[in-house]
This record gives sequence, structure tokens and C-alpha cells, in this order.
Amino acid sequence: MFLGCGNGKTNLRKNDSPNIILILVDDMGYSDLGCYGSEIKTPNLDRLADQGVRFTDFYVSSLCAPTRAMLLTGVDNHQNGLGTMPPAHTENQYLKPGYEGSLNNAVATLPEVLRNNGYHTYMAGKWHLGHHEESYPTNRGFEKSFVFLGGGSGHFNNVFALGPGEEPVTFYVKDQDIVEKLPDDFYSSKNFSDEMIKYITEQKDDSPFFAYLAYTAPHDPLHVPDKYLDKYKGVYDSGYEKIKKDRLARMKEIGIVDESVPYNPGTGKFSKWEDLSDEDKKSQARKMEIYAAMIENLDYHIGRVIDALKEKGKYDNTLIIFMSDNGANPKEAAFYPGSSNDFLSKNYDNSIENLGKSNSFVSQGGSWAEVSNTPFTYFKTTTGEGGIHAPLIIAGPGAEIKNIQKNTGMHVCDIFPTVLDLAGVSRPDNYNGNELAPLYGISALKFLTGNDVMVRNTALDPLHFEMIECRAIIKGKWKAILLQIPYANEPVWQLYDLSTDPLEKLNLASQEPEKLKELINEWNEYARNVGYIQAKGEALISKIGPVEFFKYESRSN
Ligand SMILES: [Ca+2]
Repeated sequence: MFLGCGNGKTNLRKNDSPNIILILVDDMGYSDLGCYGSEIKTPNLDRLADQGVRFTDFYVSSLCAPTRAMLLTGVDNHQNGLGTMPPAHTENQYLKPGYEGSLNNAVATLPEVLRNNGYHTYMAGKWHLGHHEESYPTNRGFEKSFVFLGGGSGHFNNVFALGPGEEPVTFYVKDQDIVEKLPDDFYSSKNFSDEMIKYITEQKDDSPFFAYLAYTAPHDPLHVPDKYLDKYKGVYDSGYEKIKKDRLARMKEIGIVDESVPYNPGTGKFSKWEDLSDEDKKSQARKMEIYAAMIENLDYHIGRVIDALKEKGKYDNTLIIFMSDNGANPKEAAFYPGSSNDFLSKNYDNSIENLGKSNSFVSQGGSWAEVSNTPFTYFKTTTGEGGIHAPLIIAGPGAEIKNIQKNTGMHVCDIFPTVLDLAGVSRPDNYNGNELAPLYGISALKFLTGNDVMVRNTALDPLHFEMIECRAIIKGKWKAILLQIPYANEPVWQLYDLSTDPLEKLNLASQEPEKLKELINEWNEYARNVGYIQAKGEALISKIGPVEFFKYESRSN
């Protein structure tokens, strides 16, 4: 019997608790892995998928930091501090409870709970959950860490901000110390893996470990080491639509999507291949070549971590969870706060022959993002299926169920209680003297051990979403969704039947007004319960600037 860990000083975990590695990748679309239908070579992750379970209906937030906050706490993002993602706060949201912009004191993190129960806790990768010292990973449960604090940066050693508005949060931290200079041969996926391998292999005792490996690839800027630059040469010359069709066919062959799922022409908001000039076709194909190479490189480095576990004899007792934090990103580099096409052309060499190098800055862009999110519509930032639907693989001790699993009702908040259950550890009621917010997540243990047919029956226990004013609720086969302009023509609730229309094409709002009303009422009740604060007016950063904006944590104390 495993008791609650109370204030967490006693060691009540099982003697054979597994090691746990949580691997997160950034902005990778639903169909970008070989085992999810991609032409991109991901042999290590495909092998992992063969050994474990692949989910086809795993839901996340539409943006990086809120997903990360829910992953590490099991608590809804409006209660854990990421009610919105900095720097999107409007003045009426700024510094309000649940909108702190960093993990708040109403949550205990996975590493905090596991460490108090005898686990070693390591992190390498992107944090994005607070940039002041009190929010560093080492102050939120990690024993050792090497992290990038902000939302993104160049992947090589010339650290630069995504845009001038993100400069105050663009830096690396090793444990408690700001890293002044990265090694000359630094590349994000390589060095995060190196660091994690070091933590795991240098561990002196046999206690289990929890390792959070949060890669920044394939988030933009699209950067890849020289050796990988030409791995996908020519592969994307056939254009968006052909690649999308090929992926859909493979997804059907593998069994990721049903035979009945139609080809998705997309939102129509981005270019078609046939409309591009020859020069644009070349640069578009080149961008996707680099994006694909980043994912193959990522898979290679994940393989190195797995090999290190095998060499240490730890692989068999290690549970590995792999996921993406949100759908593929349609925005171009000029979108980031403070950036512009003029700023980019002054600061980067984006000539076609230089793409992928350390002094270039391009993004995947809308048309390719829609390919990455095949078969779904929409993308990162939206609550459309392409924004909140992510690949999820779980393999190792405790994951007895295998193969592709559909209709599981699995949400990112469920990872927290699932990991604790697998470790044989309970979440305390309070932590550091603070009462904790309720868990949104529910444990998938029964499902993973074959003792239940789903994680959550969403018909009885719906899933709710809100980020940057895009909203959604999924209840059984129904999904009500409210998208903002420009993703929708006007911000009104729409209704879809996901069982027959997973592409969200046929709005049933006028045919099923009662059903829609029921779902809107339930979403409103959810919003009230979690303390959602509707954004009013412009983002505050545009008024006070990034330096003032990012002082938020110290001002809230
Ligand atoms: Ca992301």
C-alpha cells in the first residue's frame, strides 16, 4: 500500500519503482514521425513505438509553456500560472492568480514530488516556466539541470532571441548559474542529450531517476548541423499536396487514421504549391528539407540516450514517454514580438544556400505546417485539432498495453498522475505550506495495464481548452470550438462531430443548437471554475516594453 507523501519527506515509493524519461519535442506536427506516417526517418522512435503504445487522440495546449506547465503539474493551465503564455498578457490578466507567467505556488511539480520520494531528478532542454531565479528548474524540484529559459533561440552557440521582445528571457542556465558562453560545437539536441547522458551515467547510487528531456527542436529557427543539411535533398520538390497525400496513405496503412478520413485541403489560408514561382518552390522545399533533417537528428540523439541506458543496464527498468508540446507552427519568423521582415534581413542571411546555418532564421511556414499536422486542420496557437493534437508514445515497465490506441481520452494533464502511479507515489494535499490546486489530470494506469478500455470517457468527463482566447470543449464525439480572427472569419462557437468529421469541416452549429448550447454552458462553467480571465485590449508588452514586462515575477512578490 502506498500512502500519500504528505509534506513529502518520507520515502514511500516502491522498491522497484521504474526510472522515468519524459521526452518532449517542440512544435512538431502530428504526422512528422515515421511511426505516425511520415517520410522523415525516425528509427529510434519507431522502435520505441513498436515496443509500447501509440496514442491517436492525445490532447495538449496549443502553445508551448501552458502544455509544459500542465505536463509537470497535472493542473489546468489557468490555475498553475500559465493562464496565458508570456508575453501575451493583457493588462487585466497581468500578475493575476493563475496568470503569473511562471509555475505558481498552487502546484507541486513532478520532480518535486518524486524527489521527495527518493527519485533523482534531472532536466535538460527548454524550461519556459519562469525566468527568475526562484523559478529555475533547480528551485522547482530538479537536482541537476541544463536549460534554456525562454521560448526559443538559435540552436547553435550564437544564442539569439526569437525577436527583440524576447531578449530578457533568452539565456541558458546550468543549475543555478547563467551560462555566459556555450561550447563552440554546441547544437541544442546534441548538447541536451550529452548533458542528460552524463546525469544518468554518473549517478552514483541505484535510486530511480526522473529525467525530463525537453528538446527545442524542431522549433524555429530551422537550424541543423552541416552533416544533416542535405539528407532530404529533393524529397520535398513534389510540393505540399503530394507529401500530404503520401502521409495520409501511410497513416491509413499503419492504422493511425481510419480508411474513411479524407484528404484535407487545409484552411486555404496559405499558398498552394502550383501558385508558387520556381524560386519560391526551391526555398519552400529547402525549408522542409531542413525541418525534416532536424527531426531525424533529434531521433538520432534520442537513440544515443537509449543506448546509454542500455549500456548502464537501466533500459529494462525505464519507462519512456515521448510527446510533442503542440501542433506545427504556421507563423513566419517575422511574427515574433519586436521582429519584422526588415529586422530579419538586417540580422540574418536567409539566402537559400545559407538556410539551416547558424546565422539564418526561417520557419516552417503555414503550408508545410498544415502538412505536418496531417490529417487535421489548423495548427499551433489554435484549438483546432491540428493545434492541440499531438503524438504520444509510452513504452517500458507499467505500459503493458501495446500498439495503436484510439479513443483513449488522454490529456497532457494525465501524465502527472500516471507517472506518480507508476512510481508508486502519491501527490500531497499541500506543498511548502500551500494548498494545492485540484488535479485536472486523471491517471492512465488502469488503461496502461489493460484494466480499462480508455483513460477518460469524455462523454461524461469532457476535455476543455483555452489559450489566447481560442476555446474548445470535447465531449464524446462532439467538439465545440471558438477560434479568433484570422483563424475564423468571426469569433463564434462552431460545432463538429469528430466521429465523422475529424477534419472539422462541417459546422453543425445551426443543425444542433441545443447540443452546442450544452457544450458552451459546460465550457463556461469550466472557465469559471479554473479562474479564466478574458483578455481585454492589446498585449501589455506593446505598451510597457519587454524589459518592464518581464520583471513580472519580482514585482508580484
Ligand atoms: Ca511548442
